Amino acid sequence: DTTPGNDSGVLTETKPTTQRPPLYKVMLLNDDYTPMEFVVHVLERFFGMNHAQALDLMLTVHKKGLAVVGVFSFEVAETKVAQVMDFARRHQHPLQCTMEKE
Ligand code: TYC
Repeated sequence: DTTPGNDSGVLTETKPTTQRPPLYKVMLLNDDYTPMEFVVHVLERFFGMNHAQALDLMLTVHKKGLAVVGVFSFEVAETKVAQVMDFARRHQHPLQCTMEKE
């Protein structure tokens, strides 16, 4: 082995690997009560979408039951989920937002 620092006398093959931090999908769940306009507003406010993108994604969640709204580091995903859940709670809507490791 020609790996620098390997002077053990044992022949090994080492392959350099690149470590990437895990990513987390943030998902919005459908329900029967949260107004469509409220969901559109959430997507604009917390996920930086324009109105057309937000409307599209809201309708996807409405039709399919859930959709991924973005993929983030753990810390950012956690913050987004907390912001959405708090905003929904303060407006007394049952909107649910969750995260899942990719
Ligand atoms: N299904 C809701 C309605 O008909 C709209 C809605 C869309 C709710 C997306 C939640 O994540 C959601 N008013």
